[in-house]
Amino acid sequence: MSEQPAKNPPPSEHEHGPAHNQPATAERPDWVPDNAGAAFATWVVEGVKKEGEFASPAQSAPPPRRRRLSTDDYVAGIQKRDTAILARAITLIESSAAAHQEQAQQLLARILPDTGKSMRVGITGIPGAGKSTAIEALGTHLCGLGHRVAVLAVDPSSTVHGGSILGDKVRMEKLSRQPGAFIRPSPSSGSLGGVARKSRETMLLCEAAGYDIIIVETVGVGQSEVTVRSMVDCFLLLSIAGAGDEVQGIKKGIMELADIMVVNKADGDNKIRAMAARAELERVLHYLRPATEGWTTPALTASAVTGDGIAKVWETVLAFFDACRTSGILAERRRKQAIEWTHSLIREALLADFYHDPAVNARLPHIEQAVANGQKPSLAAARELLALWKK
Ligand SMILES: Nc1nc2c(ncn2[C@@H]2O[C@H](COP(=O)(O)OP(=O)(O)OP(=O)(O)O)[C@@H](O)[C@H]2O)c(=O)[nH]1
Ligand SMILES: [Mg+2]
Repeated sequence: MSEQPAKNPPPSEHEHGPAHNQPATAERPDWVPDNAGAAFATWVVEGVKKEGEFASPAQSAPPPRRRRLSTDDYVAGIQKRDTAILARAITLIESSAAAHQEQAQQLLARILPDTGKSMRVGITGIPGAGKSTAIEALGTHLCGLGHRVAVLAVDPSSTVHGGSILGDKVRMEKLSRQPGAFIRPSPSSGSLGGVARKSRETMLLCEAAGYDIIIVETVGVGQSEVTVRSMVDCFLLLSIAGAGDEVQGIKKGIMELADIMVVNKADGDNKIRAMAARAELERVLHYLRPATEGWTTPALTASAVTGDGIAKVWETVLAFFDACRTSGILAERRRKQAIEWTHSLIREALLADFYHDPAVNARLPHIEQAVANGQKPSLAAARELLALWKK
């Protein structure tokens, strides 16, 4: 091809100034031949340094997109225990985009044979009982014993006030520095059902990535304890001494979910009160139905800050696992949980389908109004909407 003289050729060394119409700072990039014609419509313009004039291309360009990983990439990364890939797989699971959900389900199906081998431990307690501090102490202790520990959270309240019980990793700074530890805050969007689903699937991913102990933190303020109870093997209830020797804020219903009770903050001036609270708990436990058949729920004291009693807490967890493995309760619990979990996924899908139905959505505000005004009984209203949905 013969070379055509360029209309606006890039400046060459032989020229004394830039060609007309060229920015004053245009330069010929290295890859453009000296005698290049108009076919090489490339020149480099020096970035504008004066602030506020206009953004340089580098500033306004979106950040480079990460390469999309194939399901094979995820599986291989998780099997290699690559924590960066594990974190991305969890993000995939937490995504609500349909394409992501599809891939997440493929991924879960692939890793399923590598799951189920960990000890799943749930920890609950009223806000401020010291759950995060205790998990950090326990997790660090376990990493010291050579375990690989994943810490997850189920916190549906984070959808209301934006925070997350594990959002402040600062509190687990020591644990997060351990090479064998993996800490993941609560998914921050969705209903309790949605948050629990994501945490449960995250637990499976962590198991496939070789974490042999999974600790799930949940704040003890309502339904979330029941949900976490249904996804772990051993459930630990953390409490603190009240004003007297009594234990603060534990409902009987919650106590009946616990396999191990720990009165935390048994240190300094508080130690005596914590010990008294422990004795009080033991008396109450005597009258309650145990959470796990064949296992008597013990009450212990510990200090997450000094570390006193933390090793004993772990020994008790191990004794629990020993007893439940021998009796077959553990395997039975997991089987029941899998069935229960299937039903809860069905419920969740039905609810979503109902509330996303266009006919239901169109009618819902009118019906709500009619119910609120006393013009329509709730049952009739519910039936009318359900009939619309089934059409
Ligand atoms: N003295 C003493 N203080 C403790 C102990 N454990 C926790 N704390 C303190 O109690 C406060 C709450 O501790 P967290 O670990 O954040 O409690 P939490 O139960 O995770 O709280 P939420 O996640 O907000 O529900 C912090 O100021 C801790 O330093 C303990 O064993 N002894
Ligand atoms: Mg916490």
